[in-house]
Amino acid sequence: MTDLSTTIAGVRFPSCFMNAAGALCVTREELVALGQSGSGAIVTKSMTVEPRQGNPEPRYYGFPGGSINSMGLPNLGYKAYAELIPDLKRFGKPVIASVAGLCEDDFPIIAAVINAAQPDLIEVNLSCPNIPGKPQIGYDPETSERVIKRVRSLITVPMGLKLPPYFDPAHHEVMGKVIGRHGVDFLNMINSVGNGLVVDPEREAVVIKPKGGFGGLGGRIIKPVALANVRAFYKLFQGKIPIIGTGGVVDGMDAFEHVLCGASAVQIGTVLVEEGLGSFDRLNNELTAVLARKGYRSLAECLGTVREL
Ligand code: RRO
Repeated sequence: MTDLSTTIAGVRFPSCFMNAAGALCVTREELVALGQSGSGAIVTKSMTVEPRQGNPEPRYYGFPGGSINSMGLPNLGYKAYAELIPDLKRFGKPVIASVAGLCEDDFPIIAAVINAAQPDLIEVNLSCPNIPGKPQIGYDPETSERVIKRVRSLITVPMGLKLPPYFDPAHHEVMGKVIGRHGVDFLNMINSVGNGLVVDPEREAVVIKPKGGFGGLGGRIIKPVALANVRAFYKLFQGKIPIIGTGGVVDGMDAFEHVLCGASAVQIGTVLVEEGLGSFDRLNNELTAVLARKGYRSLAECLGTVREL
């Protein structure tokens, strides 16, 4: 029998597949539907202090290679998610609360109240690319360190970071040092590849409205960037900090590649939005078939074992 269950920071997930924060996880109804689906966890939309409508539409566009979005953090506000979390735990799978903020002071306010609601894990989003005028925290090591420090002392459930993609080993190393100083329990990478631009040549126009069309890229086209970041941090920490691999997973083989690079679990964004909740059953079946064909009985047997030449 092939086993797709996994463990992150001591928390067991019945399947290694789950939604990425942002994908079908804003409202109570969406979160309950994730609970009833084949997803191995329920991940909330990144939350802010106040409820937000988000950026003007159109703000998401799917195309054959992936997607571009500039949602602008539409969410119910942290108090609503704090109330929902206890109820979401009835589905027998972990609940991951994604915490964001519009400024540094927002993070501890949200972290304290959400921690008290006792989700199974908390993911601190250092990488939203879509708030006009606000750079991604994860691209500034000093700001990242201040935010990590402030939430670390408040969070008692396993705490992870959602990181942006880095494109140079020097940046992996600098962030690795920051992360290593603060007892981070898990990492999730990558968030969307920020500030890409998709153009529709027929309409001679950009495809989303906010920020002149600039937005975060997801889906198939970002897989090599995601794998590189998973691999880089897996090696930096010698596999000692569990990693959730996110980016470019469309089928079971993509997930297998993430596991080979060092991901203990895998999140899906674009494919979930495009295909719906049935994608979890398909991916569970496809990865089971890949592992069985290769003679692996569990993810642990091939975790991080990609061969270098
Ligand atoms: O809401 C968004 O625009 C958004 C967020 Br918070 C994020 O972390 N990543 C993304 O692609 N979009």
